[in-house]
Formats: sequence, structure tokens, C-alpha cells
Amino acid sequence: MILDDISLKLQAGKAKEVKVLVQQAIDEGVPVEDILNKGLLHGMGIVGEKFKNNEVFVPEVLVSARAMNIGASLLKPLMAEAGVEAKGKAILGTVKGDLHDIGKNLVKMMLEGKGLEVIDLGTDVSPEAFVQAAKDNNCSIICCSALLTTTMGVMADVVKAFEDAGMRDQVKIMIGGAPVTEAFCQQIGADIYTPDATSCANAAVSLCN
Ligand code: B1M
Repeated sequence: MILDDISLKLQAGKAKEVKVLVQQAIDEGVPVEDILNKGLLHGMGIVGEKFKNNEVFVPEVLVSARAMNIGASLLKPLMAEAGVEAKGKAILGTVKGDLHDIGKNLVKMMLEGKGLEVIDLGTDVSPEAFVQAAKDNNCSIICCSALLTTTMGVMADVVKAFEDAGMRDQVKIMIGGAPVTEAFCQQIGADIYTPDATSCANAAVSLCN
């Protein structure tokens, strides 16, 4: 089945073949969410398990990540609802010390798909940079991603940075990423935890409404 092939080629880091297969799946009318979840993310999940067990190493993970990004880029235009006016805007970044951006990029894709303008600060973003971007763009939705247990604490620093800037009541701080939980969100005084890109985008739209 084509979704299994996408997953296998992604695990093998074959970006060109992933691209061809994703396009083929689109042309065959396979639902975009299935291509993403049962193809690309399924493959990336297996790579993640192998990475954890020292069965693959950083170079292999990077080529799979590249294949993931190329495949996902084909899905992006299909996720955007045609002709949707921007409903609001959000600032997005992976927190300081953390270079993981695949999940963040998916969050961006989903937010844009729901009609939000996204100011993407990239990875390794300091708490001060989130505050500055909120000021510069007059933006009240702040989305922080973290993939490491060693960097998720920076999200607490982001909350504090907005407090110190006297802006805490003007922004909603949304957090997510594999190690992040609802309990952690409450513990650090952030506003909204969501477990995946789709629920993050839905929550952001609710805030805009
Ligand atoms: Co890294 N890495 N990594 N890594 N890496 C993990 C996270 C790890 C769990 C692997 C493992 O050991 N099992 C582990 C963390 C362990 C821990 O913290 N306790 C780990 C480690 C240790 C490291 C290094 C320290 C390894 C080293 O150098 N020794 C290093 C750190 C570098 C740094 O950041 N400073 C490192 C490096 C890398 C690569 C560069 C090789 C590469 C990143 C490439 C890139 O992003 N451009 C990489 C990758 C790819 C992974 C794994 C394999 C996959 C992560 C991923 O992209 N998943 C990961 C293992 C795993 O997660 N199984 C691992 C797919 C992505 C779609 O999921 O990002 O979780 P995710 O996003 C999800 C949700 O979390 C959510 O939405 C997405 C799906 O819908 N979400 C949000 C994300 N952000 C959100 C924000 C929201 C809401 C939802 O609201 C704002």
C-alpha cells in the first residue's frame, strides 16, 4: 500500500522517492491527513524509536527529516483552505537550546491552513526574542515548541519574560512538543497545552474567534 511505501522510503531517507510517492498518493485521492499521519509521521516515529535504541544515528535521522519536510511541503497547499482570509496571527518558535523543527513546521503548516498568519522565529529562540516579536508584530498568540526535557524549562522562562515585560495579560502562551504535558503547562503558568499540530491550530483559531 502506498502509505506503507511512503513510511518505508522515509525511514530509508529517500527524499526524492518520498516526494514522488506523496504526489502519487495525492493524485490517487488519498486523504491528506492519512498521507501525513499514516505515511510520513508513521515513518518518522519508527526512525525516532531506532534513534532512541541506538539503531540509527544523527545522519540517518537528518536524511529522514529532510524526506519528511519535502513530503510535507507537498501537502501544505492542500491543507490551506482556499481563499481563507487570515483570521489572526501567531508567533511560533522552538525554544532556546533546541534545534528540533519538524513538529514546529507542522504546527506552522496547520496554523496557516486555518488561515492564521505565522511569524516563524525558527529554532533556538530566546524568551526575549519571543517578547520582542510580540511587540514588533502586535501579536497576542505565542506558540512555543520544545522536544527536549532539557529545554522544556525554557518555556517557563518565556512566561516569566512576558511577565517581566508587563505583557503577560496581553498574550496567550501556547506550548507543545513531545515531552510537554498539560500538568507541565499548569505548573509553569502557560495558557494552553495541545498535543499535536491540528489541536494547536484549532485552539489558536478559537482564541482568534
Ligand atoms: Co533529537 N531527540 N536530538 N534530533 N530527535 C529526540 C527528541 C529524542 C526523544 C530522541 C530519543 O532519544 N528518543 C531525544 C530527547 C530525549 C530527551 O529530551 N529526554 C533527542 C535528543 C537527545 C537529541 C540530541 C540531544 C541528540 C544528541 O545530539 N546527542 C540532539 C539535540 C539537538 C538540539 O536540539 N540542541 C538531537 C538532534 C536531533 C536531530 C538534529 C538529529 C533531529 C532534528 C532534526 C530537525 O528537527 N530538523 C532529531 C530528531 C529528528 C529527533 C526525533 C527522532 C524525531 C523528532 C521529530 O521530528 N518527530 C526525536 C525522537 C522522537 O520524537 N520519537 C528526537 C516528528 C515530529 C512531527 O513530532 O516534534 O513531537 P514532534 O511534534 C509533534 C508534537 O510534539 C506536536 O505537534 C507535532 C505533531 O503534530 N508539537 C506541538 C510540537 N510542537 C508543538 C507546539 C504546540 C503544540 C503541539 O503548541 C505551540
